Amino acid sequence: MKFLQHCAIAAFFACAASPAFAQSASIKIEQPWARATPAGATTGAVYLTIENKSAAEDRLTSAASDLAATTQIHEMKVVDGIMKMREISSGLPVPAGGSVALKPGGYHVMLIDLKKPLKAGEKVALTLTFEKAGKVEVQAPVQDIKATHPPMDHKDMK
Ligand SMILES: [Cu+2]
Repeated sequence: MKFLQHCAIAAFFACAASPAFAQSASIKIEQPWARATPAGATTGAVYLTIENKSAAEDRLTSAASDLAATTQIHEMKVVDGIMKMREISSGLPVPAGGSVALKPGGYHVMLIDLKKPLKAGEKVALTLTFEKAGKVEVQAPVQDIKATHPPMDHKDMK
């Protein structure tokens, strides 16, 4: 019920001028999106860009979503010609005054043991926890299964 309530509130704010809600003053989340998952898939990925507007480095230490039993921060890297994925257990650093992009082929938020498939047009509610900025709520629109980038019109909504 709490989740549904949250969605209703998020939908309300999405209609207002600013797409940002529950964001901290120092950390700004840009262009969040998730990729739709095929039927039967148990994992999904969310991508976004984290901007750190403060003068001190921050660190994304964890992520959580009601849609998955486990949510981890992952890194994808080519090791000896093989694409490998691993959890960043020490957290993802976001430099002072800089940004970090989570995108296909690189960093991503991994949803493990999905409770239902991610469908295009829906939204994934994520709570990101930063070492200094604390919790930041994100609503990531689900894009087509073949999508490789966030929706193009999203940038104009700022
Ligand atoms: Cu992953």
